[in-house]
Amino acid sequence: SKAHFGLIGLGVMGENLVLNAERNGFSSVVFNRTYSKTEEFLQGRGLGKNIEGAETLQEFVNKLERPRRILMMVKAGPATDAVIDNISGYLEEGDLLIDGGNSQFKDTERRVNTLESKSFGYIGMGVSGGAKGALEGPSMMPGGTKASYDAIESLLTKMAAKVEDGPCVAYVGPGGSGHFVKTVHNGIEYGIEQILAEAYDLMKRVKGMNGQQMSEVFGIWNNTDELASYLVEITEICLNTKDEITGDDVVEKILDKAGQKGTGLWTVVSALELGVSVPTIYASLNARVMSSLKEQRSEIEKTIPSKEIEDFDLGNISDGMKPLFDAVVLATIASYAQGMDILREASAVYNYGLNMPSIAQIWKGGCIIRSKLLSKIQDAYNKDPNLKNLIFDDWFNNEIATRLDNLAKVVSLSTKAGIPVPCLSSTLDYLNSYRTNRLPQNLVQAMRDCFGSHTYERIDKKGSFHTEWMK
Ligand code: NBP
Repeated sequence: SKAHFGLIGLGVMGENLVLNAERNGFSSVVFNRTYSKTEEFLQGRGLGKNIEGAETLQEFVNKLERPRRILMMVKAGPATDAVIDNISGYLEEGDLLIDGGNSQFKDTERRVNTLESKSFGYIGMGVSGGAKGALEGPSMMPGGTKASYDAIESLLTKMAAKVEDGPCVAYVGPGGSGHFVKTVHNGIEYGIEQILAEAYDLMKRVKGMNGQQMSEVFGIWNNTDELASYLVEITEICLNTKDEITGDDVVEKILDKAGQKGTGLWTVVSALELGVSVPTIYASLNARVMSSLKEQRSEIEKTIPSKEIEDFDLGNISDGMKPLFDAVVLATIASYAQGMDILREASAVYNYGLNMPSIAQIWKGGCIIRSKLLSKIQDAYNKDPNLKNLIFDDWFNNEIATRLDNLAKVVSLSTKAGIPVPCLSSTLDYLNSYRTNRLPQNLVQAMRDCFGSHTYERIDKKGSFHTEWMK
C-alpha cells in the first residue's frame, strides 16, 4: 500500500520530523537530493520504521497515496524554489506541498499564489523547536488557504507539541502569514537571547561571578512566573557546563561572534515598513552585528580602555539578583510586546486576520521562545483581542510600573561602568517614551517646517500650519 506522508530534505530537521510523523502512525517516504544520505538514514535512525526511501522524484511520488502530502525541509531561498520546480512536474491536482523551512514570507506569498493557481495545495509553515522539538513535538505555524490546512490538520495536530490546553499548532492565516509569524518568533528569540547575555555579562563583570553561580541565578529565575522559559533553562545549562579538556566554563572558551541567518533582520525590516516600534528587538540584531566586528573591537579597546569597574548593586544570589531580575523581566516583556505589535499591524495591513491568543497558544510549547509569560500574553489578548500593546493590559502595566525603577538603576550603573547593555537600555527608552505624553518631536516638526515647509499640526487648533521662520 502507498505511504501517507512524504518528506523532501533529510537535514537535521527533516530527519526528526519524519520520525515524528512515523511515530504518530503516518507511513512515510523520504527523498533527499544526495541519495547517499537517504541510504544512511534508512540504515540508521530510520531502520525498522515504517519509512521507505526514494532515489528519484518519480519513485517518490509513485510511493505516495493521493492526494499527496509532502513536506519540504530544505534550505530557504533558491534551494526551495529548485525543489518546487522539480517536484511540480510530478504533482497532480489536489496534491499538497508544505514548506517547513525558514522561508522569507514574501517568497511564500508568491509560491502560494503560483501553486494554488495550478490546483495544488501549498502551505508555508514556520517550524520551531530545533532538532529535539522536531522529533518530540515542534511548534508549527502553518499559513496558506484554509482548505489546504484542513487537509493536513490531523497530521500536524498529532505531530505538534502539546501543552495542558491543547496542541501548539493552529491555522495561522492566508498567504505567507505562517512564515511571517515564524519570522517574528525568531525576532523575539533574538531579543531574549541578547537580554540573557547582557545579564550574564553584568553578573560576570560587575560581580565577578563564576559559571556555576550565574547558572544558579538562572535556575532561580526559571522558577518564577515572569521568566520561567526554555531560553532561561538552557542558559542555566550552558553556564554550568565545563570544557571537557580544560575543565573551565566552556562558555568562556567560545568566540564572542554571533551569527544570523536573516529572520532577525526580516523582523526588523518588516517592523520598520509597518511603522512599528521595536527597539529592543533591533538592539539584539545590532548586538550581533557589533559582535562580528571582533578585530575592530579588540583594537579600540586599547585606545579607549574602560575604567576599572566598580562594584554596584545588582542584588545577590539569595534574592535572585532582584534589580537585575526586574530589568531582565521588563526587557523580555518588551521583546514580546514589540513582536506582538508587529503581528497586530501586519494582520491589519496584509489582511492576515491573525488570532493573537491562538498565536500565543502555538508558542506556549515546543518552540524556542516558549515561556510562562506566554500564558499571560494569551490572557491579555483573550481579554482584549484589539489590545494596542501589552503595556495596556493591567497585569503587564503593573509589572512595568513596579519594576521600572530597577531597570533604570541597572541601565544607568551599567552605562557609567562602560558596559554595553543594548537591549536593557533600549527597553528603558522604549518604556520611558511610551509613558511620556509630550515628546520633543514638536521641535523636529518645527525644523522640518523651517527648512522644507513641511507644515505642522497644532495642539490648540485643527488644521495644517506653516510659519515663516526666516523673517
Ligand atoms: P539545512 O538548512 O542544512 O538544509 C539541508 C537540506 O537541504 C538537505 O536535505 C539538502 O540536501 C537540501 N538542499 C540544499 Br542545502 N540545497 C538543495 C537544492 N538546491 N535542492 C534540493 N535540496 C537541497 O537543514 P536543516 O537545518 O534541517 O533546515 C531545514 C530548513 O528548516 C531550513 O530552511 C532551516 O532554516 C529550517 N529550520 C531549521 C531549524 C534548525 O534548528 N536547524 C529550525 C527551524 C527551521 P543535500 O543533502 O543534498 O545537501
